[in-house]
Amino acid sequence: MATIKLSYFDFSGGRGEPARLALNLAGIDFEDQRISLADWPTVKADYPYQQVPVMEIDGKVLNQSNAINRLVGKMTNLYPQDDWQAAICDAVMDTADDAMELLVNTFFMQEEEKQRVRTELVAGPLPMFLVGLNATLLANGGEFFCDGRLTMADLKMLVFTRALTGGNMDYVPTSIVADHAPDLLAHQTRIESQLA
Ligand SMILES: N[C@@H](CCC(=O)N[C@@H](CS)C(=O)NCC(=O)O)C(=O)O
Repeated sequence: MATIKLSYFDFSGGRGEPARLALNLAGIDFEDQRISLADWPTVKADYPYQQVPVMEIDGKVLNQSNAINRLVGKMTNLYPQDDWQAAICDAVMDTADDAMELLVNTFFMQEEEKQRVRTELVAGPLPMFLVGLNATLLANGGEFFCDGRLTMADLKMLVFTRALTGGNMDYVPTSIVADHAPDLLAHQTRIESQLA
């Protein structure tokens, strides 16, 4: 059995969360290293490109969250074997990142600018992504994003919609998913229940 260590921040959510969820769901033993934001400045130089998530397998180091997600997905049987389904899985994960990046860019803004930019995002770009992802879900059967079963794409989307509905994103109404993408909200509830 490989020795696995996954390093990410100590909050729930973010780029490291889908791999954590998958490893826990599959019952794979791993070191779940959670770095506090307070400690981060003193340890960041230890990580490739000074970023996390980072995964170590038997001492070999891998960065880039979606590379980690694909590898973990293959280890946990949560990544499609079919090339086309795998491509859909990749596209969903990358689209979720593109949408989330819009909000991540606002995290360290001054309050006034944050309010202005997030209000603009809520008025157009975020609904555009939500409507598109909702359509992708429906185009693939409505229950899962690809392969007719739970995959890393579903875990990635769960983390994204949780971020939007969780009430921690000032100036983004928690109803934004329900308002623009009701099937994504149902998907969130369905995937949550599979993890419980
Ligand atoms: N493209 C990279 C981006 C990694 C990234 O931006 N990580 C953030 C946390 S989500 C980070 O390490 N931020 C701390 C910093 O840059 O100092 C990936 O997907 O893994």
